[in-house]
Amino acid sequence: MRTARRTWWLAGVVAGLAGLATSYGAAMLLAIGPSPVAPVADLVIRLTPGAVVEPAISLLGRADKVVLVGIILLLTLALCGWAGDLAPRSAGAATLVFTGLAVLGACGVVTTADADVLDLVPVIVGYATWLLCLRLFLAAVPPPTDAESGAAPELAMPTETRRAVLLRAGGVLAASVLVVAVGRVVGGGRQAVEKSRQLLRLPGVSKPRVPAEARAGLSGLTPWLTPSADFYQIHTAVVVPTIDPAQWQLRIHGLVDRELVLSYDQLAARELREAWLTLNCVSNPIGGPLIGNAWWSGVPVAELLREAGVQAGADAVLQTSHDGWTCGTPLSALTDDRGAMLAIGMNGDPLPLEHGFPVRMVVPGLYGYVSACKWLVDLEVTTFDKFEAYWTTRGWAAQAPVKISSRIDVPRPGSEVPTGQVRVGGLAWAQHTGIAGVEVALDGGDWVPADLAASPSDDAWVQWTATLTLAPGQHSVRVRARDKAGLVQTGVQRDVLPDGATGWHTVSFSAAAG
Ligand SMILES: Nc1nc2c(c(=O)[nH]1)N[C@H]1C(S)=C(S)[C@@H](COP(=O)(O)O)O[C@H]1N2
Ligand SMILES: [Mo]
Repeated sequence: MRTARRTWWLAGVVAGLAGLATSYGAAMLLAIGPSPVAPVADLVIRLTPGAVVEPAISLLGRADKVVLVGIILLLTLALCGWAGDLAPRSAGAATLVFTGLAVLGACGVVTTADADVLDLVPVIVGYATWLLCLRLFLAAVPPPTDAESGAAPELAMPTETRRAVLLRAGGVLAASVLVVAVGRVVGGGRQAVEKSRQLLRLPGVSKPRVPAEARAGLSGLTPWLTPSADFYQIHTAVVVPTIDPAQWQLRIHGLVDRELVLSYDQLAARELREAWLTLNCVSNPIGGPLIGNAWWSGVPVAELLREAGVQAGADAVLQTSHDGWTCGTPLSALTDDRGAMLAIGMNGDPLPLEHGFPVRMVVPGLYGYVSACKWLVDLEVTTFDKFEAYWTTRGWAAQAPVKISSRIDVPRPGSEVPTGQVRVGGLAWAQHTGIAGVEVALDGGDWVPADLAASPSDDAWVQWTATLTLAPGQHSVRVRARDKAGLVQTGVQRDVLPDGATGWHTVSFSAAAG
């Protein structure tokens, strides 16, 4: 009996280790913090009364965190061992223990500052691993014969069964070591590149200075400048590519007179152009969040293409990233005077890893999926009929200029505001053309002009505000923009596929006398 229980305890501990390993691996691959254990430690600290925390910290000194994490790991493994012990008698009880631990991990993660739903992935991965191991180990036990079914199964464990459970535990342990090793390599590579990024000094990259007139001054409005940490991220890469700038090269080839190969230093030593540019995703629904405005620093790509000597007949540039993603951009958008650039700076710093470090393209007036290749390594001058890019093989249009659009940030949908005069506001954009006006309509009534803040560039979005007079009750407000070419944003509702949504953003809210 002793050996049977010990075997199940051991199996539980191994399952516990495996779950911790896969959640660590997932956290490393997705580059989200060290794994759920640290947030749980933080949660414990926050929940522990100061009277306990302070003496503990002074006693343990700087090792306090390490000791706490160690204790949490040991407790977790002990509970997993207990779950293993329960497993042969009641798989349900074992599952419950694992579930409790996972819920604790999830609590730790969601209560950290700036928590993100993605941060839950390692917890879910670890939980799934625990349950999988549980099933794996239980499956090693042969079903009880009629004669045995009366006896408590944990009391009897034939040697073959024990061997099968231990064999599986050994396999799981080996796989866990592998997962941790992979996680370490990925995490370590990221740390190394992040370090070289932080050591970069780019004299041509200046800090952003938001003109005061760009701010409409309404609380609740999205800030005009999107901090890089809040900037939306879209990429197909599961693991963010980590490229050492010293190893990076850009090749410009295809229908050109002279092939060019550029190093990062060569690029950064050139005269940089700096500009405001609002980047948005074609998948952004009306009123959606997949848009941001940043200060970009980079080399005008038109210069490089001129140096390479584009040949007659070319009409496209196929961009390829380090991870093999591709997009096709009209040659004219890269050679005209709109200021398309190979960006090395974002908001005054070297590009963040997630936004394409070391070099990405940004092109005013085009959606990201046809222009804004991150981790860029290759530009092929070609023709549109010669290739299909990543998203065009999946039903999206080959050409996709940004559509004029506008959004209401204040009031929030479903919120309650005071009656009387109430200020509402939001953003409008028509990159490369510029916004000329914005109008709002209350409760399906007439369009009335909104006030526009200034924008230093037609490539950046504009904040707008308007004052509405509200009676008590339910209301809705909608917005439409007009660009500097005279085009008025259409109210025809169209889905994001194949080349961007159209329609007016409408927000329902209520007004009540305060
Ligand atoms: N290498 C690479 N570049 C990419 C993508 C990608 O999946 N891989 N996605 C594109 C899309 S669809 C958009 S909207 C923008 C988003 O840029 P951001 O993540 O910096 O906001 O990057 C573009 N560049
Ligand atoms: Mo996108």
